Amino acid sequence: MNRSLHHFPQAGLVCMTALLTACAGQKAPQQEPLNIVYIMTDDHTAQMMSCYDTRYMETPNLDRIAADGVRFTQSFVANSLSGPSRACMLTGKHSCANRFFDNTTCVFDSAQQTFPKLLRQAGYQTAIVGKWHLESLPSGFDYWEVVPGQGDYYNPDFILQTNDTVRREGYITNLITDDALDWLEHKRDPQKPFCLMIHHKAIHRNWMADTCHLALYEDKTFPLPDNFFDDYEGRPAAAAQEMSIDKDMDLLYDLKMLRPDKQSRLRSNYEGMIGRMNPAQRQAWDAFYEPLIAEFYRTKPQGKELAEWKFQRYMRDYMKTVKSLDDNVGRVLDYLEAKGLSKNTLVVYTSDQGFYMGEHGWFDKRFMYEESMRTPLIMKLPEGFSRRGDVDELVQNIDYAPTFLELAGAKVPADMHGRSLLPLLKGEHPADWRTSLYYHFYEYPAEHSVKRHYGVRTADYKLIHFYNDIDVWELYDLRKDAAEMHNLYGQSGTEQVTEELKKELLRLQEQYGDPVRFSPERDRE
Ligand code: SGN
Ligand code: CA
Repeated sequence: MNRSLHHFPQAGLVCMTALLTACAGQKAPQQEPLNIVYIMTDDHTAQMMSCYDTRYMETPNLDRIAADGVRFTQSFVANSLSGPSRACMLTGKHSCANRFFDNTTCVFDSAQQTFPKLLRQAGYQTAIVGKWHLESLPSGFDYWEVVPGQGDYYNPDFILQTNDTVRREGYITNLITDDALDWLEHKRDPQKPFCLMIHHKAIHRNWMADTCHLALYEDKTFPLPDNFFDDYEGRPAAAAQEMSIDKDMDLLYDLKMLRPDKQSRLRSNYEGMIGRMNPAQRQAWDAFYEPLIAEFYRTKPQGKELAEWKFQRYMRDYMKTVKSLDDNVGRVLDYLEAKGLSKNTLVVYTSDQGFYMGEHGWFDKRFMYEESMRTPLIMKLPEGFSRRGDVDELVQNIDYAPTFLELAGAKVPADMHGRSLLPLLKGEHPADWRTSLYYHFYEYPAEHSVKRHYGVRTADYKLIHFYNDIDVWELYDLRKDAAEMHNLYGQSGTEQVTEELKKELLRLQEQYGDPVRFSPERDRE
């Protein structure tokens, strides 16, 4: 008999009774609670995962997750920034309800309802290791060990549950994985189901690779995205940003071209980071970078040539940083297999948001445009879930909390904005699935100068309103203009779709209780 798709401890009794009545004499199925391993990276974008995009790099271990489960092709965030994304995932609510709007002014109210707290109440053991980035300390976990703020790539500090801070020798992606495997092997109670969150600092700026990967990808040259030299015509908010590879990417801090006679705004930050290295790490680092630095200042590329040189170095550094991540995901998958945990564990891989790999000429995120509103989402499914391949429904990071709760057989609170993805994992296509997504970005004025905006995305269209010190609408037909280069707002022929999208936007703002909302009255003035 097939293992039940549901593994609901509370519901189990009812199920079993029904089954026993229906098939008297047959053996009842084993009701085994499912575990959750929720791996999340920072700034890892789908363009840089071979299960999503084969143009750039191989990620064999991430591909194992997708191959043993599903790949979500329409996966999005609600507010493309680290702290806000984490708050959306923990609470299952949009930023307006969880009140963590931006990285710079907010402290997460840890008294509020989160899925780890509810899982714990349902009998799960909960743990988080790695990046937390919510200012207040983690709450709702049996075990946690997190890095302060963004964390450091080399010899990072960790805050322990005792509130002590310790410095660990090594490379952060390895250390976070070591900690996670140590918890699985030695610290958890094997009698209880668990939810383990492995939340990495990688692939965050400034993309510092492990010394053992420095030499990789150096022979590769990448094609520039078609819109690398975007002129932002008709998109004043896009023109106002400060996240251009050409203008804003720092030669010393981002691209490591440090020389004693060269200054830059972020030089001391970079010196602090390499200053953490031990002599062996520093020696390997310098041995790799010194020839590159000498060559760079000898050839002194300028203008477009410099922009292209920066892009190539950025791509390589980013990929090397992903390589460690992929290796470490492999370690976790191998462990689960070796311990017989694969069959009853859901493994989720996602990022706190997507990222620009030169599209529009950019790095960073924040905008509601595709590359950064999207986030990769793949899941390795436990036994009994037969769905494989692509899931094409519109999903958002507010959906993870209800998914984990439903998987654990816990009640999904009515005030959560997200919806459980479990039916999709069972191959269902609910007729009432959402047809639009809401987005709201707040962090302005701030680093990278991306103006405040909210908007709605449907399968075919996107409508964005930039507000605060600007009042600009943008409309994109995603079927014809996936790169979002042509703002159609106000063009004749778009009146009806604009009106429908504004109506939908207002409906979503009312549904989610966002007090910062579009005013149809003012719009008509
Ligand atoms: C840091 C980075 C920014 C980045 C933010 C937010 N600057 O401030 O480039 O946008 O983090 O990133 S740095 O000079 O410190 O590297 S987030 O992913 O944590 O939201
Ligand atoms: Ca991030």
